[in-house]
Amino acid sequence: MPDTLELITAGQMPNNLQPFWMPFTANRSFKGEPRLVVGAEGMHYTAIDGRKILDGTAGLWCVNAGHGRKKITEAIQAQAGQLDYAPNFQLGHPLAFEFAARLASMLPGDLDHAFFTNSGSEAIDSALKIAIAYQRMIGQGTRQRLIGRERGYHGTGFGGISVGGIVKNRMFFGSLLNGVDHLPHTFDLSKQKFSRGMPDYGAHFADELERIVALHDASTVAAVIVEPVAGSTGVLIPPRGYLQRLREICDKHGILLIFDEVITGFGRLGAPFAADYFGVVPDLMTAAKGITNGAVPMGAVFVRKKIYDAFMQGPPEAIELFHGYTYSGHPLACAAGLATMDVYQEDGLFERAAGLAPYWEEALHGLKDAKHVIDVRNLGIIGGIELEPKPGAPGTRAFTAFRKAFAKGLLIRTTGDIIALSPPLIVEKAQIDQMVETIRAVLKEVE
Ligand code: PXG
Ligand code: PLP
Repeated sequence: MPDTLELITAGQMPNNLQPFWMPFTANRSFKGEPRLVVGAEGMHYTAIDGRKILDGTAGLWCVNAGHGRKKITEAIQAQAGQLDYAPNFQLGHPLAFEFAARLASMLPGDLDHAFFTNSGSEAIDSALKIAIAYQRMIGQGTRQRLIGRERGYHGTGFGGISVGGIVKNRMFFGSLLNGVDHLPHTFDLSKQKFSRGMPDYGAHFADELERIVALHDASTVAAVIVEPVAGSTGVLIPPRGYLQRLREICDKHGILLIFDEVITGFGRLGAPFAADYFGVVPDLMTAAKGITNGAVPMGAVFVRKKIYDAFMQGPPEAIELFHGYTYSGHPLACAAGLATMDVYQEDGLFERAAGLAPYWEEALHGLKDAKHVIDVRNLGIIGGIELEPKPGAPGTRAFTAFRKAFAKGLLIRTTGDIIALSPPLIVEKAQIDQMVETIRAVLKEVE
């Protein structure tokens, strides 16, 4: 491995790591021991020292079709040459319409309108605003409360952290949005340990929504937002029947149900969306990440027909929704997104993921008896491996495993003492085996 000085001399290594304040990173530790990648193709990153790193996480859950897909790259290049930027405020460009229509054709039920954003976080804030405004539009303006869930991750905007339930993402940032309540999370290690796929125990956690609604009265509640499968908090699979029950309770009380499909969207579960996989159609859905295979930032809110229609009242010259972003429906993102949908379709990647899921499950559960492992969870091509925390030093075991895995040529994600895996959907069986064996070897070395 070349040393840092050699890399700087070769013009590869940035010689000043200080100005970039890295997100969700231990900056000082990282800058003392930087892990930099300079290229990517297929299932691999190329590290700055030339080593190939197997991507066990699809970047940050976003590169579902694998890296460097030619069709996507070329679409972005061509679009940059033809129309670099156009606003979508009172003007438009064809690709945004085309992309929205393409997505509408893939979405379940009557989720048939797309509002574009540039990230998952923006999609969440947009969805929450649309939900509250919708209730007002239909004469239910007292419905302003939002209900999220413990351990939920909905990005880092003020709306998202308010409905979210990850303590560290909330505790530093003041009083957040008011009028928010939280469902309990659905994980109970003692009853769900080593469940394969959906745990049998826990549908009753949805009934807590009845209690929350009774407390505040349904007339004050606008929407409930959940991740169908909780990703960022460390892979929590919904108990069998849980999402169906949430849907029923929302319907009973006139509450909108929002699925945050930023991770689960675009094939991660072996179906286009989690809504398809679970057979539960939400009223609004947020997406991002896989929408462009990670190649250009983009997010979206998909809404059911009744929601879009509710806004299309009043004088036709009036703006219906006072909300949007400079880059909503950016031409490069739309070009990337359209090409991404082609790749997903041409390669049959959602079906591929479904076909691979049993192998994935079997392989991951092979880690049941690996050192420190107290739980293994899986669904689609998502995996979670929970480690027993080191007494007095929570989180350090998983983070040590992350560093050691990177040194051994494997990229994993860790949160607390949980390892999360979500490789591109092009992953080969031998690469799944490699991931599992590397993790087993790494855990042996972790104290
Ligand atoms: N909702 C969900 C369910 C997400 O997983 C967001 C919203 C926010 O998206 P943006 O594009 O604003 O980041 C996410 C993002 C991890 C990890 O390590 C997960 C995310 C982001 C960064 C890291 O699990 N998810
Ligand atoms: N701040 C200022 C001063 C702006 O003019 C704008 C957009 O015009 C924004 C923030 C919002 O930026 P964006 O639309 O990229 O979210």
